[in-house]
Amino acid sequence: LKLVRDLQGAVTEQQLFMVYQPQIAAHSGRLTGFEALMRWQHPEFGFVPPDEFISLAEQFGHMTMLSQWMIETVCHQLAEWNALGHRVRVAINLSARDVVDPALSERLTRALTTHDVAADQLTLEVTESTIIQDPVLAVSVLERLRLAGVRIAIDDYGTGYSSLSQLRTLPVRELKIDKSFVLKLDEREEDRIIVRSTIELGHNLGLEVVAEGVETAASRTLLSQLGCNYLQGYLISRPLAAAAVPGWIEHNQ
Ligand code: G
Ligand code: G
Ligand code: MN
Ligand code: NA
Repeated sequence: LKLVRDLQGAVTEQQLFMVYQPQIAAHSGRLTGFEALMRWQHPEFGFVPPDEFISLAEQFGHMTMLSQWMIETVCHQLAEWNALGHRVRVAINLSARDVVDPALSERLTRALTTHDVAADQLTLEVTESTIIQDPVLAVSVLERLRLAGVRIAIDDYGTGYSSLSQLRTLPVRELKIDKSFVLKLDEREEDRIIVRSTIELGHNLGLEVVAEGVETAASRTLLSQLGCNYLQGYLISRPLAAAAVPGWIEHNQ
């Protein structure tokens, strides 16, 4: 598999980059942070979908290398934005490999310290598939990071990858409702019922609730009415190149 062989070069030849999708407070519309998403521009094949290369990286043992690069890149980026006076939060996605990596928490806290970034500027998005390999180890790694001040979010909540049992085992602050429940919120009564119940459940457990996949003004209004805390989706913004972020912040404050 050529793509797998090319993953190594992707890092060293700077074919990888991160894009940042804004998240806003539902009630005020103010920016609260970004989700960092990895992209690969391959010299021959062009843009490779992240789902594809991330699962290849996991299968073939390259995920730690990608995550290491991602953590360093995001922390460096946060420091740059901090220096411009934009003290934002960034959420990163962790893979199954990351949470069983005994060096992860050390690497993360070192990157934060090196770049003088506060731990509470960083959110870790995890799914059930992230912790399934070794839940005991994963929970202890995440618990250590939570104690260091990093926020933990359950991603893709409501899908097969994230379920109710995680709410008991993980030290989470945030629940992220999967976009499959949000995309057609204004058309589907069932989705509205599920989303309303999920927000209520999250709040009753003392969690903040994020909705992703907000594409229409009608969905945004509904989510605000239901008390959802944060919104993310194409209606607010597509993922942005790093260089476009300061401008976006300045125009959306
Ligand atoms: O924008 P989108 O197509 O990026 O994301 C596709 C999938 O890839 C999502 O499930 C997302 O969580 C995952 N993903 C994107 N960036 C990263 C990353 O940096 N690390 C990991 N582990 N997953 C990522
Ligand atoms: O799995 P995870 O939640 O980490 O990945 C988020 C994915 O959702 C990314 O692929 C991102 O590009 C995508 N995304 C973000 N906002 C929207 C949206 O409004 N509509 C759709 N269809 N996808 C979105
Ligand atoms: Mn995510
Ligand atoms: Na998701």
